[in-house]
Amino acid sequence: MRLVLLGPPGSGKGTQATRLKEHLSIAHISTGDLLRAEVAAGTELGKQAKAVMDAGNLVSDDILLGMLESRLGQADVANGFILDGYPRNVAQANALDTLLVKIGQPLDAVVQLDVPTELLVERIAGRAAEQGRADDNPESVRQRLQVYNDQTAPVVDFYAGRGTLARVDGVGELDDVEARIRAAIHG
Ligand code: B4P
Repeated sequence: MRLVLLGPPGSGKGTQATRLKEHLSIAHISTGDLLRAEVAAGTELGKQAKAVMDAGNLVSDDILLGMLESRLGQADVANGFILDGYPRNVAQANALDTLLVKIGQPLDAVVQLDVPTELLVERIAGRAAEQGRADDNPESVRQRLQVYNDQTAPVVDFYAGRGTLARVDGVGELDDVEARIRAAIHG
């Protein structure tokens, strides 16, 4: 199974990808986690990315593509993968197409998690209180939602236009949301 999980910040992409990874025994590739690991390790890339992430903006397409290409080259991807956080704009969606053709791993499914904005804000505020992630402050959250509407929502239309998109209600208990995703992908 090669799956893309789309959704606004706080929609449960990371949460559900972690669960699906266990169930399907495939790799979970979170571009947000890859970037946070670079920041934590203090690499040059991490230094460049940190300010952009903290402000709630998208890190450059070139950096993301390089990171993704190298991650998709690792052995655990052979059984399949869940992409969580990529693609985030149409240029990234086109780059992903080219990359997946190159490595001979076409997508099986694209799932969009739908959650109303008020609930997204509430969930992220909950995580801010629990985990203190640098980009979970109110100003950055507003910007992340704006970036989502401007740049990532068109990616949903991109996949819908191809007939590969399943929309899933992301509101409710974690088990229920997971069951809906599994039904949508027949996983
Ligand atoms: P991400 O790490 O992808 O952050 P996110 O969009 O907030 O989603 P996340 O997966 O963490 O949260 P989730 O919805 O699971 O990106 C962070 C930053 O990295 C971006 O702003 C950008 O700067 C950069 N970046 C990443 N990818 C990029 C790319 N491709 N191009 C450029 N830049 C990129 O969960 C949120 C909270 O909701 C959690 O606390 C969770 O417990 C809770 N929750 C989830 N499901 C729930 C449910 N059903 N009920 C109640 N609570 C729930």
